[in-house]
Amino acid sequence: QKKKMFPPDFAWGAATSAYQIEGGWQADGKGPSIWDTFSHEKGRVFGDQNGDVACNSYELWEKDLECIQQLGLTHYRLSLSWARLLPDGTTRHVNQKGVQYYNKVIDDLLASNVSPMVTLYHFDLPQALQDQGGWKSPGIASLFDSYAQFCFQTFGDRVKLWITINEPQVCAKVGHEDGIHAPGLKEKGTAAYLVGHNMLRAHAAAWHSYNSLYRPEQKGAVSLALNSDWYEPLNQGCTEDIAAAERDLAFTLGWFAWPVFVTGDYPEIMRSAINTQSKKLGYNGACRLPSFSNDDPAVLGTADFFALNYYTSRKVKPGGGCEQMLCMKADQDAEEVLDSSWPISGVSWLAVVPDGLRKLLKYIKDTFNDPAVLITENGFSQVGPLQIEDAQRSVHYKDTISEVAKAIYEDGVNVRGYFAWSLMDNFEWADGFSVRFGLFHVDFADSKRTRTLYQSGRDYAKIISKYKSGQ
Ligand code: GCO
Repeated sequence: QKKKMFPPDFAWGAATSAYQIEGGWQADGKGPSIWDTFSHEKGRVFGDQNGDVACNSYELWEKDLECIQQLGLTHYRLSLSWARLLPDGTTRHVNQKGVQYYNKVIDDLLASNVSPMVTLYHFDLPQALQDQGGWKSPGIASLFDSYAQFCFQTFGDRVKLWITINEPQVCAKVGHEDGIHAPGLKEKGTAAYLVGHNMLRAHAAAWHSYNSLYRPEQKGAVSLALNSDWYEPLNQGCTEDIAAAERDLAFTLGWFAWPVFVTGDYPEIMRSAINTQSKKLGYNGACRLPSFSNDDPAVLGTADFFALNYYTSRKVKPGGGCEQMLCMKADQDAEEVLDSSWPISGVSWLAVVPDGLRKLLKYIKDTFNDPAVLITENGFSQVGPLQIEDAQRSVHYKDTISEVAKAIYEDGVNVRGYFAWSLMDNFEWADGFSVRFGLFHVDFADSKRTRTLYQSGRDYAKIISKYKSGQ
C-alpha cells in the first residue's frame, strides 16, 4: 500500500498580489497607492523600475486564468488593490470599474473550479490615507474596517477565504524603520511598533465585523498572513544563542501571533527586550511598544486559521552591531548567519532550507494552540540569466512539499494547504523585476507580457495532480 501524503481536501495554490502584477496604475479611476508614489521616486527601486504595467494583469487577467488552469490549482491567492476599489481610501467614493474587474476575476475562478483566497491588504495603502498619517495614525483601524466590510459585502457571497493584512511585520519594519519599502520611512525606534499595533487593531476590527455581521450568512474564514524564517541557535548548547533565537521568533512571528493566538498581548520576551534596551539608552520602553486598550475590539481569537509565509532559515547568536541605537535591531539583539551547507536561491537572503519549514510548523503547533495552518507563501527566486529549465526550483518545491507531508503525518501538524509564491514572475518590490519567483516566466520586454511555463511549474503541476485526490 502506498503511503498517504496529503488529505483529499488539501488546498494546492499559487499566490500573487495586486501591485506586483496588475499594472493599470491609473486605469479607469484607480487612485494612487503608496507603492505608486514610492516607486516613482528616484533611487527607491532597482533600476528605478515600477509597477505601472508589471504583468498587466489588469488587462490580461484571462492569461493569468489560463496559467492557473494549466497548473491544476485548487486555490488561487490574490490581493485587492484598496485604491482601485476606493480611490481615496474611503467608502465615500466607490470605483465601479474596480469592482467589475475583481468580480470577473472571482467569477472566472469559480467557473474554473478554483477557490479564491483574497488578501485585502498587500502593502499598497491608498496614498490619500498615507497623507493623513497612514498606518501610524490610530484612525486607520476604522478606515480599514470600513474597506474590509465593503469587500465582504461586495465579494463575500463568493469568497470564503480572507486574509486581512499580509506580513504586518514587513510593512511595519521594512516600510517604516528600514525605509526599503513604501512609504519609505526611516524612523528608528517606535514607528514600526506603532504601525504593527495599528495593523493588529485594524485586523481585529475587520475580523469582528466579519464574525458578527457576515459570517452567519457567508460562512467563510478570516486570518492575517504572518511571515517568519525558522530561527535556531547557532550553537545548540549555548544558552545565549538559544535566547537570541527565541528573541528572533518573538520579534518576527510572536509580535503578531502571540496577541492573536495566545494572550491578546505581545510576547513577554519582546516587551522585556525592548524595555532593557530602552533603559540602557535612557528611554521609556512602555512608550515604544504600545499597550492594547479596552476601547479596542479584543485581538485574542481573531483568526480562523494560521496563515504562514515561509521562505528561509537562520542560525542566531546575540549581537547585530547596533547596541548604541534606539531601533528594532538593537532591541532584538540578534545576529543572523547562514549555515554553509544551505544552498542560496538567487537573492542573498534566500537560503533554501526545506526542513526549516517542518520545524517552524511544529513550533507553531506547540506554541499557538495547534491551529489549522495554511502555508500562504513559499518560493524560490532566480536572478540573472533566466533559465526556463529551472531544475533547482523544481527540487525546492519537491523537497519543501515532502517536508510539509512529514509535518502532517509524522508531527501531527494540521496543515490544510500550500500556496507557491508566485504564479508568475512579477514586481519584486525594491528588487523590481530583477528577482523572479514565478512558476511562469513573464517577458517584461514584450508588450504582450507573454507567460511561459517554467520546468518548475510543470513539475509543481505534476505534484498537484498526483496528490489532489489524497493519494
Ligand atoms: C509578501 C512577500 C511577497 C514577495 C515574496 C518574495 O509580502 O507576501 O513580500 O510579496 O514577493 O515574499 O520576496
